[in-house]
Amino acid sequence: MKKSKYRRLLTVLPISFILLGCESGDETQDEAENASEAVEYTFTGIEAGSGITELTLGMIEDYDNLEGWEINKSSTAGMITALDRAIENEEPIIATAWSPHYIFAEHDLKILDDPKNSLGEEETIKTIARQGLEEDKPNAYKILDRFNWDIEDMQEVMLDAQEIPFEEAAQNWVDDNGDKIAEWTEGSEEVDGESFHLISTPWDTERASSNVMAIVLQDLGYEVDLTNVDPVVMFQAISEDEGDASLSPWLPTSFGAYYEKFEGQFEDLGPNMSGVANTIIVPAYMDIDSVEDLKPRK
Ligand code: PBE
Repeated sequence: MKKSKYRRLLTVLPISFILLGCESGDETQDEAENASEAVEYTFTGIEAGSGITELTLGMIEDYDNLEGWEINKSSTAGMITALDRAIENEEPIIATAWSPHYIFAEHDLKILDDPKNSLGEEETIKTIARQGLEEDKPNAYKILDRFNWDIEDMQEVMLDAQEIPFEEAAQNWVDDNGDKIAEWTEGSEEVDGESFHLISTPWDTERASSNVMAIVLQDLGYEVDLTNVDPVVMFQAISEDEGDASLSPWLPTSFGAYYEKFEGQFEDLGPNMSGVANTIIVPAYMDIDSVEDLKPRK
């Protein structure tokens, strides 16, 4: 008698677990359906010319379940405002983003799985220079070649720049990190007002690096000019000798197409930072974990 009772328990328990599992699976499906409809099958995006916008368009092609999805291209500021607003009202939102970014410190966010890897894996940010820079401006070239910092360093500048202009945030970081700068500038001699044209992309990550570099080069005696442009224009400027160098190429995926397009017309000085990534994010209260959970447009 006793024995069969236990046997019954053994058979019943797993079944009830399976049922529970099914139920939560259905809920996730419903939530995914509702959320996809509520966001009108649209990713809240950033600037049209950005790497992540292109990658997200590719992602929509890669996944059958994203049929009919669109990306609302606006601006990084627009994306952040939409995210802030949605979270304030606990509404669904699915946005393109990247790491490092202060939104991860400000909100409880989830990065959606991307099993097809449409957005690429972890990337590095590389330094590129125009052909001939080493001969023309060897002192600056040496610094660029050595320049390498950590995500924590960049984050410090970006966070500070929430309150004060980037130039000042970069100056604060330079003032506090003499040891790192000494490593980059070792063996470089001072120059007397030579011009240097640094080309950057307009996102905070690169505004942080290029403003720090501008100060380091200025301190060595260069007259630095800093221009922010779209990624493709940045590659073109360096390739056509209109700019001296850039610290902003995210590779191999984000700017991979531009890198290939201009390959051979610029010099690759290697990574200046590693561990960055493109992401699709949702607020943590949304019951969606993967890009694959989303539903096609009806
Ligand atoms: N981002 C993320 C750049 C590089 C990757 C916004 C900083 C972009 O998408 O172009």
